[in-house]
Amino acid sequence: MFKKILIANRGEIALRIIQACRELGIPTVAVYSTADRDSLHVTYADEEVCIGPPPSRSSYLNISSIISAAEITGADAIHPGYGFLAENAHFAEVLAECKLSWIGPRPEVIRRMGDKAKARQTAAAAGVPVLPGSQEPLEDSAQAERLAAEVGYPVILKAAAGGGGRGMRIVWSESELAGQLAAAREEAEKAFGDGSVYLEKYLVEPRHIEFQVFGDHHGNVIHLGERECSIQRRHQKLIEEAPSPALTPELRERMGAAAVALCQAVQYENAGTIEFLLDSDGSFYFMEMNTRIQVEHPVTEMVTGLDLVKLQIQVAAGDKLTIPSGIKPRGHAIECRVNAENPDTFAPSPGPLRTFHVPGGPGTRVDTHGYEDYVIPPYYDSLVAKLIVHDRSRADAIARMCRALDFFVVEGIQTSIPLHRRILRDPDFAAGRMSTRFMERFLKKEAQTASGDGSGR
Ligand code: MV4
Repeated sequence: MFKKILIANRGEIALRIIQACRELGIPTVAVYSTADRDSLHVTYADEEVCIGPPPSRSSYLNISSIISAAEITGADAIHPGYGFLAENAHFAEVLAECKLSWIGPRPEVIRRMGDKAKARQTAAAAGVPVLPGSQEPLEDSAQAERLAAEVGYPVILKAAAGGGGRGMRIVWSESELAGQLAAAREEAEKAFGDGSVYLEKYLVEPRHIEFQVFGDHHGNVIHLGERECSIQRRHQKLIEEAPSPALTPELRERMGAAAVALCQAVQYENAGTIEFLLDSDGSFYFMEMNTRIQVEHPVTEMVTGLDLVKLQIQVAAGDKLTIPSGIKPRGHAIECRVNAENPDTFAPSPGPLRTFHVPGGPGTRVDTHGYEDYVIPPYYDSLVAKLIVHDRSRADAIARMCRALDFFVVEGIQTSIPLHRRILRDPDFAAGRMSTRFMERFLKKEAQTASGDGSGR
């Protein structure tokens, strides 16, 4: 096992990793920017090293400062959390050269899955369904027009170097294709320094369903079921749940087998997520693979009873996976992301937490780095807390979440708590009727009944 773990992250996930290390009896090193001196991850770690000024590129993305911090403190492994350097193949390679262990998949696999066009090819070669579209990045608009005519409109153009919704263009007819291709290329070139773009048939109203996967260093690969992540706004997830109300045990088994097949094809190690689009007719298609622990991992922990962060550390240290693949989810879990943001404009709302009372009670978990008088700095993401509930059924979990949201008191900043309370009582949400367009429809419905719903808005 590792002797000391450095956490190359901040906020709630840094704290979550410290908790796992403590339970495993492994000392921790926090790194922090000067904006995070008063952060709980610094308080709770055994040692701490300041790695630079507030901007991420000077601190949490600063590879040489982080490696120096590991060398100074004698850490022998690095956990990257999510975001920042978590999917940076170069960082993982440099660590290997410095004889530091990386708690994550091999750098070649990070790189291969980071190229979304290559990931699509890899999935197809492993026998995982992909949407009809291009095998290789597009050459010119004539080729794009030929392909689009073959698969049928609408089609979607995606940046190979993108992911998470950046650099996407939906094309409804041939007359728009050449213009949109040029625009997509330019945007991708600007944002990622790589103008490669590929094309897929566009599904108008799918669900976003992702499978948690794990691989060890001995060739074992398992899946731990799915998360329903259709409730998003501008590609930011708001609510996640497990299991998905849309999956039957039979569909879960087929999608899980596809996820495992893809991981086996690349000899995947550590935690990962396979994202699928699920069409209304029950067909599913590979979308992307994320080669990290995700924000929403707690809903999987609640329905499996596992500690996924501990499992990441154990697997990275060479332990064998002993959990069977496809264990049956127990009960139902829901997570609401509590962001520091303006409830109407969704603009970030950093600042001091004047009151911060978190809910507790049966089946209620709060993952947060917040505390009374903590000041949320403006430099990083706006996630302040994740409120997770677990209960026997989906209806019970919804009732528990409503109760927990009512008992969550945050003053000093604006948060997404009021928005979550409104979503939780939406009849479509209650019935499990959702798609990636849920929030668009929900906000439209609300605008129509403006202030006539008794919510006081
Ligand atoms: C799609 C799609 C429909 N058809 N691809 C959005 C994020 C990026 N990972 C890919 N995304 C999508 N790809 C095809 N062929 C719809 C989306 C999409 C979406 C996916 C998941 C959750 C929310 C979404 C919101 C808009 C579009």
